[in-house]
Amino acid sequence: MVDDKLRTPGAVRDAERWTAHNYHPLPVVISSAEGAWLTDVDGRRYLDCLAGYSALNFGHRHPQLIAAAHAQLDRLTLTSRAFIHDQFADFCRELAELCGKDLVLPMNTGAEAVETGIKVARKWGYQVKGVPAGQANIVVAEGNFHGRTTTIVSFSTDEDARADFGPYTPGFTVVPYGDLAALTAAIDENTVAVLLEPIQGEQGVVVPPEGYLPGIRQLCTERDVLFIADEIQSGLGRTGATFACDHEGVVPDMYLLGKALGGGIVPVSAVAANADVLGVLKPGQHGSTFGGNPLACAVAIEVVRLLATGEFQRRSAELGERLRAGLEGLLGKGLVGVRVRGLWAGLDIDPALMSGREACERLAARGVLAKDTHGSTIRLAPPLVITEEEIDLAVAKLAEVLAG
Ligand code: IF1
Repeated sequence: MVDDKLRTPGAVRDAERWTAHNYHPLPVVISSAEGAWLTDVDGRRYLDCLAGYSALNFGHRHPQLIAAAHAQLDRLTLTSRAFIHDQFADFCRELAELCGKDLVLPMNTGAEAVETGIKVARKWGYQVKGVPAGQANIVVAEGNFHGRTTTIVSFSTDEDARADFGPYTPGFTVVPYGDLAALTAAIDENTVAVLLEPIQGEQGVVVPPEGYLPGIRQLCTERDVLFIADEIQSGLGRTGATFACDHEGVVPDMYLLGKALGGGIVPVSAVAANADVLGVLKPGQHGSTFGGNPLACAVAIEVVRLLATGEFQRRSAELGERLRAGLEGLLGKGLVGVRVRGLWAGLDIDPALMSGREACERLAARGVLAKDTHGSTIRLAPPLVITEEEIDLAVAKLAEVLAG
């Protein structure tokens, strides 16, 4: 058996040697990128159909975002929140306005935004709703992915993400995703929030039944429970709207944002909510060294301004229909399931044909980079700057892979 390590670029071997093996990346070593295209160390080009799990909605190195980063790098990069800086108010105001909320709390990673949402919901529960101390519970969905902290994996239903990380944080009730009756039954007098993805990304781009999100909105309003929408992956143009919740005219009490908010340049996340919710936090009760730093704010202001035009949301909606048509044409030709919302697709490959991983390896060999989620399901999430021709190329390459 030839050691397959010898057949992979030196850089792959070196990475494997010097890092913990918490990922199983495709053996592709990227050295540069622009727009929707990546170039590896040997000059091979790939169409990016992962976009950093939706952190690169505006493409690699969008000129407006890079220019904002360069300008800020030459002025001020970090102050900590012990002081204010001249990008902070504009970022918080413009993001709050995009969300239609009073306030924004900036953090760095998506998981930190989720943890912030959980802490704020609990504190709101005790101080505003009147839940007895330590009794707050939050309803979450089966198949959820909200990050990898010990509290977040405490309510994960994915054993790979959860096993052997106990003892787990209590106070979470898991219900089937999409089942409004089950969610209604799970809410009790100590429930402070419902936390879920409006479309489940890692579960394979699972779109809930029509009416599910409006039903949650009504239920949360009636039962004095916060509706927390994790739009870290589904938000900021990915689904053909600013937020996935927009498709059903639903406004959550809290938006959790991340990934693309940093323009694919710096980690930026945030919680957006009204003052009656975020106002429960007082100085010294929550924070982060880098949260809301000048470089992050300068880039994220430009991200918000890109979204304010609606251009990326329109592109995602229009090109998403082209993607949907192409992919649905492969049903019965290797695909057994297709779910598309904007430029975000979950594809179930016939398990008898190949695994999702194998499909992604074969796509990579054909110059398209994508990522499997679980089993024989893969997700396509190209940058929203992709063109019609590039969408057709991705679909054609997938058809080749499925045809064997
Ligand atoms: C990994 C998955 C996607 C997210 C939602 C919060 C977070 C994520 C809806 C946390 C992050 C990332 C994490 C990354 C791979 C990727 C992922 F495969 F893990 F599940 F996208 F689906 N809410 N998702 O999707 O944000 O702390 O990472 O900034 O951990 O492997 P983060």
